[in-house]
Amino acid sequence: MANFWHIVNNVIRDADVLLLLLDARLVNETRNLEIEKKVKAAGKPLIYVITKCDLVENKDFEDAHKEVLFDAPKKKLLVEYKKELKPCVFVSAIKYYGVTILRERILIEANKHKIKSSPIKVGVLGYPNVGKSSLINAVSGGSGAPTSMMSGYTKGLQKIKCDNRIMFLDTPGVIPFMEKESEKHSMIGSVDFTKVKEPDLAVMKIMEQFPGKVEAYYDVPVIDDFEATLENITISKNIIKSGNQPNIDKMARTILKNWQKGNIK
Ligand SMILES: Nc1nc2c(ncn2[C@@H]2O[C@H](COP(=O)(O)OP(=O)(O)OP(=O)(O)O)[C@@H](O)[C@H]2O)c(=O)[nH]1
Ligand SMILES: [Mg+2]
Repeated sequence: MANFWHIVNNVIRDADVLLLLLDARLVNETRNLEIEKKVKAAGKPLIYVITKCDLVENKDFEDAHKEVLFDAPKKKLLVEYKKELKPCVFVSAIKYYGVTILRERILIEANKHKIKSSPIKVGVLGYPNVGKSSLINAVSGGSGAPTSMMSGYTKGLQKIKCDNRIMFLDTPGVIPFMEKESEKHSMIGSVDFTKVKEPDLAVMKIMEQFPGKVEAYYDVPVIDDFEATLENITISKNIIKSGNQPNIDKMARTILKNWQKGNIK
């Protein structure tokens, strides 16, 4: 993956307000402390944007009084992040949830920090494939920021005018400099299903962290042995390689594709 940090650093320098996008299914895992530190050092306002909220169990996340499940192992409620990550906004670029609230929050933060520029420049940061460009399109009501399910799609800085008051700066996704957690990157979609080196390990990690979801999608029983489950799914789908052996790698890649597309949720 190309090193896009120089673009991110320039955006942190040039933007008035920064958004850090986090995946609703893996909120802590998609935080990037290096980015957070840099934004803080630059003295700029940072808004945490928890996106892809349509992929968590309770779709009613907009109502902060209702219990919103974050279906990670801890079963942490999504709303609990409001205390930890301040300020934070819940959105879905697919369902257009929370986009007005986000726009208002940008204006509030700009006002608080006495930002006079017009339009306000809003840098959008986060892991590859977390949904930065999709969110820009949802808020600005257009398609100025090209999107793709393949990670690493945005390759340079792109400026997208939202309205008279806001201009977005779209960035290529970056992962923390020394982070080498390939299973996590597969789960987030930062390394897409076509490029993952060991798709079986990534699928087993999803089974471990999101119990029962893959099994329900493929209609197989939930058992403790994830390797056997993966083999069961492969056999039930009749994915065979030469020698009449189950093609685990091929099946795992398909499962990962369905996870990354949000079909398994
Ligand atoms: N379910 C769901 N999918 C989303 C949402 N936002 C984005 N996606 C999907 O996530 C994938 C990546 O979206 P992008 O907007 O291209 O992500 P990005 O962060 O700009 O990716 P890079 O430019 O590669 O860093 C696409 O398949 C989108 O359709 C969302 O709110 N909900
Ligand atoms: Mg993009």
